[in-house]
Amino acid sequence: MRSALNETSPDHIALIDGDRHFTYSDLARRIDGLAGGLLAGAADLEEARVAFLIPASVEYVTALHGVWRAGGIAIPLNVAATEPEWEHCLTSAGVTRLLTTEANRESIEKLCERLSIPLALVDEVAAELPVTLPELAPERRAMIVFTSGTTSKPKGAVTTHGNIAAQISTLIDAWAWQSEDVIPLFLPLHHVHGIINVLSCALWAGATVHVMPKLDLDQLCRQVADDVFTVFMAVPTIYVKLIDYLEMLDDEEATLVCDGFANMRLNVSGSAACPVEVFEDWRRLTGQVLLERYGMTEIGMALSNPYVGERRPGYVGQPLPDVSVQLIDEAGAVVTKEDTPGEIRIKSPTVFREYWGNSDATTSSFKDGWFCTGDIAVIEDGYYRIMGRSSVDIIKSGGYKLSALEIENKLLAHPEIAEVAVVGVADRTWGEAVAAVVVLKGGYDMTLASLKSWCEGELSPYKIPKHLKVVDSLPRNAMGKVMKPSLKTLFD
Ligand code: MCA
Ligand code: AMP
Repeated sequence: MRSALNETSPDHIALIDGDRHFTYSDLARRIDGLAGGLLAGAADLEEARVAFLIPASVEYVTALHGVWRAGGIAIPLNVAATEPEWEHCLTSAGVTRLLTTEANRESIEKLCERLSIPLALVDEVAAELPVTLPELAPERRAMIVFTSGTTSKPKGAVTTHGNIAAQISTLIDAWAWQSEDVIPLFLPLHHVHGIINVLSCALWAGATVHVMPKLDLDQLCRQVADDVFTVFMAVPTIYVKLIDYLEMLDDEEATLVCDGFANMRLNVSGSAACPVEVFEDWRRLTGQVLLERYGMTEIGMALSNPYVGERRPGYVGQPLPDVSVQLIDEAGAVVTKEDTPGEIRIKSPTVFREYWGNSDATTSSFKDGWFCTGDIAVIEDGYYRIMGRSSVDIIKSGGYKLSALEIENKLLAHPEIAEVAVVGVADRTWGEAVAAVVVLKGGYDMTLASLKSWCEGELSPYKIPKHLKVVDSLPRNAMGKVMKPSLKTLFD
């Protein structure tokens, strides 16, 4: 199958990483070198799991494509995660090798030693070129992305080379990607939004990506004001942060940045619901009509407002080409009428193959060949609108999907906590913010600050509760189940 790296303009700039510029042929050389180094004379990595802990950079791109080209399964790790979280990914996926950079080596080398996983620096694993690389059939497994859900531990969603090609090519067509495009990449690279929608689409199209290790609004807006970018993709939280930032700037500076956004050909929002207010504020400030779309780790992108045509605030548009969508009502019947809600189910070449090592979870997430998303939607006047999720245990904070159960399990290890329930509460910036309701063991007292500091090193920073309520008991129904919806009102 075709390489995920564009081969038509070898001298075009593919990646700008700080002061370093890399053409498509520079990248191809690095990737082939790493693939050859990983193979070390073998013909094919035969789906060996190779994880990497690398921030957005040329080294990240080399690792991702290098593992693919050598026939391995790429597992991008969250650079901001904690050791127990990395350990779960490495052990549950049976990782046999880990790639990192000098700057990140120290944070993970002890864990690798303990788990007997060989660790190498990307730059040190290069073979002399030319190398012979394996032919990769589309059904071969290519990547595992860990995603939180209704289980306490994140599950590894496996996509094949064919799934990834389908996820990319559908967006190339739908959003008119072209080699003249230039896009900033500040999203985390352990999730589909950053990996596929931004990085992989750009490199497939022959476009240019500016990689940034993290979101830096000053630097980003300076470049926007200089008209560096043609396309911009972000989660709603980032649009909220940009709106606040623009409102802080003096008029002259704000106008330059707003004009920079206005001059782009496309601004996309996704990963969480974009509030209508944000959509309207963005249009008022920049003149850009945000294109909102809907996707999921397991399915790539499924629904999108049109590139050409009306983009409706509060709606996620229609199915992308080759994506079949069904809404299923509570009785299990296919919804045939507009204005009737149902669970979104998807059938498409973009849908993942399985959860790694978890056939029960894989089987139960499909019904009659359709992937069950757990998201509820309705069609109104031809446009899909997401109404919410079927599970109260999933929280969307700043675009990250968090499992309330995972956070509760961790908090239960706190020596002073007897019982805990975690819920998401509405938040202007984060969409939902993590809130913990705890019952303490006798005689103890707890502040949010002390809970936060206990969580450090245990949970990724974005999973740490932002609100805390200490109560005498948790409200439970006749079955003994905590009534979570009623807990949300404690934070009104
Ligand atoms: C940072 N913090 C957060 C979050 N991010 N708290 C809750 N939720 C978050 N998402 C906290 C930090 O722990 C810190 O807390 C404080 O906010 C400032 O941290 P900082 O790192 O400076 O924040 P930031 O750089 O402004 O990060 C915000 C962000 C980031 C850029 C919006 O969260 C982000 O990149 N989100 C995107 C996630 C994403 O790509 N999701 C896609 C998955 P303290 O001050 O207490 O230390 S969904 C997906 O892939 C599907 C397929 C799809 O549809 O797209
Ligand atoms: P993840 O599993 O991290 O890939 O997150 C996917 C989830 O994000 C979906 O199941 C939805 O709940 C949510 N999501 C993504 N895009 C949107 C959107 N435009 N509006 C509402 N929810 C969204």
